[in-house]
Amino acid sequence: MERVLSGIKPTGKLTLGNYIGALKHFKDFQDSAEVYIFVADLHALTLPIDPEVLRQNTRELVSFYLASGLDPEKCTIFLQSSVSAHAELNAIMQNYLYMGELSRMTQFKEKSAHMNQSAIGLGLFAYPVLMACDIVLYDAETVPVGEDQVQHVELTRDLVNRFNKRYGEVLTLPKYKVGKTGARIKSLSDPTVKMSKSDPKGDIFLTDPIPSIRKKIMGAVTDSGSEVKYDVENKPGVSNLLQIYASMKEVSIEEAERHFAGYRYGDFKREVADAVCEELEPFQNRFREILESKAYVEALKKGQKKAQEVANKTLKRVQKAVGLLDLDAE
Ligand code: ATP
Ligand code: LTN
Repeated sequence: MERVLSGIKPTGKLTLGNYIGALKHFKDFQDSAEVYIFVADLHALTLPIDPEVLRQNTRELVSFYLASGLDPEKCTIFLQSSVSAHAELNAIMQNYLYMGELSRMTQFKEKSAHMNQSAIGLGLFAYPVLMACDIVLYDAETVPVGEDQVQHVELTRDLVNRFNKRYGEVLTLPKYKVGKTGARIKSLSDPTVKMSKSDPKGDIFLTDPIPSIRKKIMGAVTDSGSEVKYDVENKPGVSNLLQIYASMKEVSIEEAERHFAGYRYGDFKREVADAVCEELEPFQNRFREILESKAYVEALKKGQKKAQEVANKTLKRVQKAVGLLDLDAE
């Protein structure tokens, strides 16, 4: 059976971008593939974060996973930090990716650009090594992500090819899977930049009250002209809203465009807002119920066991391949 893996960092409140680009797709795989979905909590430490905030973000993220329809009976949901094989494999794999490669990663360049250059954590720089370990530990073949993570999956492929060339077929070669619509949702206040949870201007957060989500969409920046048309270059604001609508209704951009032919911007935005609110309202209710009942605890305990089993097997295989002595085999 195909193995699918993905994760999200508990760095802040999830945005509509996270939902459309990643979260919403995860559940689509669970009936036909072996799915591993985790909380990338070690990754959340790559930038300063308050411990209590990190804990609460983690609880909320797992509750979002469950509210989105991920079923712990059908897929494995776990915390990265609860499977020590991630850190152990990281200690090995950091020797097979190069500093030149890591310094070319867009996410690193963006996140470090405004930092004091002499105080950039090593973890931020080495982030893609740990991410590659997350993927190969479960022999993942498919990694559903938003567009900004494609470069990291490509780097994982380079690592796998390099490692296997040297040691034989030890690791599984993964491929990324980006959704047809909504792989890069833009900020509503500046549709030229990505909607991101660590940059809250123009974001819709999944926990925002429904009336405020509606208000944000009605206030979204649109473009000159009056036609509702998909044209990322000249109409980035309208195109972003079309993407959001297409994703909510699970239709193609072309279908969304046809639906809105002849609409005025105001009516267009109102329908986009309706589509988002109709989907998010029941989702929020499920989320609150799961968070309050602490249903996430059982799901995580179950997932942790399964994840450890699978990951430890891969770790052993790698340890053996590189020449670390296995005392049980002596
Ligand atoms: P941060 O701002 O802390 O880096 P982020 O919002 O970019 O966070 P991640 O945890 O890096 O979120 O991303 C989780 C998943 O959501 C990834 O698969 C990522 O590609 C996807 N994603 C994030 N932002 C968007 C967006 N604006 N549009 C589509 N997908 C997105
Ligand atoms: N780097 C990703 C989160 C992440 C991930 C992964 C995604 C960590 N490990 C493995 C897919 C597979 C991010 O910043 N969104």
